[in-house]
Amino acid sequence: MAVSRRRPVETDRLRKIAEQFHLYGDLVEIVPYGRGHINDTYLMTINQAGRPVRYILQRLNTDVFRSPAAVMDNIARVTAHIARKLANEGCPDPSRRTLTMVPCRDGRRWLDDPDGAFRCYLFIEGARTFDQVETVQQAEAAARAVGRFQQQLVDFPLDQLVETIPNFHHTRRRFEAFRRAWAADPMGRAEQCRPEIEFALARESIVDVLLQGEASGELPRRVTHNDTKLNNVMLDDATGEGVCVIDLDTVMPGLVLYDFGDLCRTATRPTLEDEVQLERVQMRREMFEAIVRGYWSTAGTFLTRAEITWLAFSARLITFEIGLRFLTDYLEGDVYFKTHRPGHNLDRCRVQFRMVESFERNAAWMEDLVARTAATSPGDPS
Ligand code: ADP
Ligand code: GN1
Ligand code: MG
Repeated sequence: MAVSRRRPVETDRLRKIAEQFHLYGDLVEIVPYGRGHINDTYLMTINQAGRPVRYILQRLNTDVFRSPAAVMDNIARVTAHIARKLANEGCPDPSRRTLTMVPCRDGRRWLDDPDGAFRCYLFIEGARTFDQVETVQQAEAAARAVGRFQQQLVDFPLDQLVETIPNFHHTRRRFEAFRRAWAADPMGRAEQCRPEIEFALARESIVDVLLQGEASGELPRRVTHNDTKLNNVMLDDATGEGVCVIDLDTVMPGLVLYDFGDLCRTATRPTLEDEVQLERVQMRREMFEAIVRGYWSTAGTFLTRAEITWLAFSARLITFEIGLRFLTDYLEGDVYFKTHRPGHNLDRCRVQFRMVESFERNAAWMEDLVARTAATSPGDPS
């Protein structure tokens, strides 16, 4: 049975775990890697007959993902589908353009170890992720990659995927969870975040908008990523191109709008997600333009009118939803997201809410830009 992710894994144990994956060569080192909020990620180097080869080793957070088997099945199916498509298109390097799992020596996809649920991926070389956007080219490339990812899965049967975290983007439920946390106030923190609580309460009316569109059938359920923050897209070191969309744990049926919105949340602000100088936090129009341009170039081939209509709004909604989640976690005592300092979740919440305000102020401009772009013909220039 997997143990709580909160207990760190000793290096010796990690080495034993690594040995159980189907790797050729001698283990050189395993070091913590990345800045995800959920899983524990390690960079592992293997000396393969004189050549260093790198891999990603990850401990899945089983407090969050209750069924590692379902998560790994989803990922296996989706990555096989994409790899097949890439190969059919004559792509010379599919193993760099979608995640590739390295199985365990016994053939299983993941390791059910007393220290947790582990898996191993090929390390995607010559590319990296960014926690904060630096150039419009990066925003455009990431958006093109997200649109392409959705496009590659447009013919993937929804019923082959398990909903690994039910109601992940059910904004109404997220709102009710926030309200419960506020009412219970187990840490006595509510007083400290009065302005954020007021902010959230004042926006309750937006939480149902996309859910209603989904329920009425106006907005189609598709295979979506559901966690397309900027640092889940690897950008090529040499060309800047979006090479691979990673972190596929939440691939499930959903709305494409959540993916588009989450990229806007994370790639239009000139700061990190936990910036404390709130006056620096705002939506940069040139970044939004780049995201719309990039996303349209790949997703424009399949988006419906209704989806296009809600693109600009989705940035505001998803940013609000994730702000609510950070606030809820702060009120509950930081039990979900990894935190690295006191008040970290509240700082993150404040940044999201600043972004919501910025999206609100720019709503008409954003909608107009999306409409103008959607009047042009899409096409993937990459
Ligand atoms: P989390 O779910 O905790 O966010 P991720 O899967 O996003 O974990 O991994 C954390 C970081 O590790 C990523 O942002 C990326 O920089 C790096 N990473 C993950 N998978 C790979 C890979 N296959 N190749 C290279 N780097 C990777
Ligand atoms: C988490 O795993 P990571 O860091 O890419 C979270 C997302 C949030 C995001 C906020 C499974 O993503 O939903 O949007 O933090 N993942 C999960 O930065 O809850
Ligand atoms: Mg991640």
